[in-house]
Amino acid sequence: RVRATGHSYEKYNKWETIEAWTQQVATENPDLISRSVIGTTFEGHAMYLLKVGKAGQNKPAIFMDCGFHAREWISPAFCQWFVREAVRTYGREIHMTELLDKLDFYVLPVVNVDGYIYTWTKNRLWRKTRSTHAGSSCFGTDLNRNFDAGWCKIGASQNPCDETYCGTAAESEKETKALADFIRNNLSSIKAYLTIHSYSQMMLYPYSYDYKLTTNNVELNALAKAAVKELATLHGTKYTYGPGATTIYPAAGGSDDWAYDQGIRYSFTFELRDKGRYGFLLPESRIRATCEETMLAIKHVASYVLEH
Ligand code: ING
Ligand code: ZN
Repeated sequence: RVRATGHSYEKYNKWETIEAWTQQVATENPDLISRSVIGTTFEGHAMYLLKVGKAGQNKPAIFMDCGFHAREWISPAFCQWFVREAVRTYGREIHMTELLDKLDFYVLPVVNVDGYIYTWTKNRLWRKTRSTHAGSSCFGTDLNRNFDAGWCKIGASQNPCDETYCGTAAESEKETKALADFIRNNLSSIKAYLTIHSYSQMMLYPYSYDYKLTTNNVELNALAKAAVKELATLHGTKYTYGPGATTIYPAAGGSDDWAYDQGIRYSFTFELRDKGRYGFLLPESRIRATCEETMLAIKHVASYVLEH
């Protein structure tokens, strides 16, 4: 058995530790977790997906990913925390037990593995992938500008040297294609799409590629309001919420907008702590509180989705 050497839920873990953890947590919890690989990254790393839930027929599912952007280390930490809380509290806590009995969570702990490794070895503040581009000596594509949702029309760059480079086409990156293919192939079961970023303390919903509002904007606004209220009950952390374009900034090619336009009516981008004091360098001492409060918002959304 592969041991997740040095793994800690209250530390930031390097990729090989997270990789070993995905195997260990699945092996130790066979009744609740199964691991698959949905694709490989530009550099050839496996993209692991954990299916978390009690076995059952025709269960609805919630898809959640972390680690789109390499430097947002609190994001993969949250996906790991979520999986741990799921297995720790199943059968002990009525809320989680009901959720896992009735729903499956697909958890992708690190989407941008190549970029994440690069932040551990070369440049802590790297954001993009590490793909190469013909005719340019610059590296990387912004995966959250690479989806087929108003692709590259606003808040994105066609210059491979920029932080928000949208790629040569929608889904030009292997990581985007793998994620999008998985969602397309499981559209009948996936009721919600959640993508975890940092920082800003915001709960965003579509659209970001346009100032138009979704057909269920009133519902998404009410759900976000209730989720951030729940989040704040633990430590008083204040989140703002609203459509991406007007709440953070207009930006095309994002995964939440794409998932929504695929028909997933509950689609949210979370921007976790903080509001800029530490920014991407959120200290490890803040992992516990950040993850605990975020759990409340995620569980609130999951319960809502189950009822609707
Ligand atoms: N923020 C997101 C980004 O990709 C976002 C904001 C959300 C843009 C949804 C587009 C769609 O820029 C961070 N921190 O990455
Ligand atoms: Zn991000």
